[in-house]
Amino acid sequence: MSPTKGIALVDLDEQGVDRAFRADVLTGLRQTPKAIPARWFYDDAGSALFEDITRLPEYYPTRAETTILQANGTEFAEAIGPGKAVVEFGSGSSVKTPLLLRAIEPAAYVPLDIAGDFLRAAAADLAAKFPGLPVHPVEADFMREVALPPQVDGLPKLGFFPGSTIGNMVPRTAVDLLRTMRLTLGQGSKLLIGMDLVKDPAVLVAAYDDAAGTTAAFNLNLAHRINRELGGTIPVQGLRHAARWNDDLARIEMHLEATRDLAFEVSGERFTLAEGETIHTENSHKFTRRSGNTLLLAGGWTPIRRWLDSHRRFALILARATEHRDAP
Ligand code: AVJ
Repeated sequence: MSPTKGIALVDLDEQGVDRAFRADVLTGLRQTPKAIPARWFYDDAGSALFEDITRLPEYYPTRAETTILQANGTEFAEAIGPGKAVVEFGSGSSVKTPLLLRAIEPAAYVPLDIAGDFLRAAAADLAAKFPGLPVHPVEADFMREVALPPQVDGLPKLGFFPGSTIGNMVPRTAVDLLRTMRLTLGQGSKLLIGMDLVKDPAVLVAAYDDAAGTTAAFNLNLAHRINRELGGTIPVQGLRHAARWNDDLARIEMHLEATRDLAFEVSGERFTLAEGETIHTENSHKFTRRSGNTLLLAGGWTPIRRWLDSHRRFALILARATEHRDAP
């Protein structure tokens, strides 16, 4: 597999329609049960709604992870060491990155993101906050091996993957990504990864079905986006947001549920949803200490340290690239 570099990341047809979006939506709506990948939530409206979600009283993950970074700076510095090239998977517009960088005396910062405009804005913002820190943004899909910029060639790497974004993936995809990250970062690298923890389902469901209806708006925006961008005729008033805890698979699932029988078109193709039928739009897996460790180990990473917030809701885990050994 050759690392990606400088490829066109959004492929538009003659009408300006994102081909990958259309393909994912049409394939997902032809399936039973219907499902659309969560990555399509994040158009401009969806990204703004997600920012709103992070400030909701019920949505604890962002605050919990931020507190962990604020409260443990000295321990991060000790465990990680200075002089690292910090490679962030999905460049955050967040407050988390500066907290990490301030704690550890990095040698360079390499944000990776598929959204080029967003990436350059976030990179410029960060460079302004850290004069003297070399910032090398890379526009890339980090689900594939990425060629890091030559400027960080000799430097030890720290991958940073906050937000429990790993929880959006089913285990086999999560393991694929962890193995890909290991290829991107190389031997001797470390990874600091956020994982949201299993807890009282009532707390979890509230975090994904808030009283203000912001998460509902975020979920329903996907239907609006399909109507806007793919010539869809989905009657959005006939859909309701549903957040369910799946205890067997340890995940919150978000669905768009039909409140009556629906018929609509997307890109000229006809679909129906029977009353009560859903379009599955997101999984957010939650972890225990052992399930998180097992996932990391399966992906080629050995956990070495773990920090929790004071409510024990969220974990930041430091792991090192497992060295290859033949036995035992
Ligand atoms: C950005 C994937 C971490 O799963 O908690 C928040 C997305 N979806 N509310 C999460 C999300 C609904 C979020 N992640």
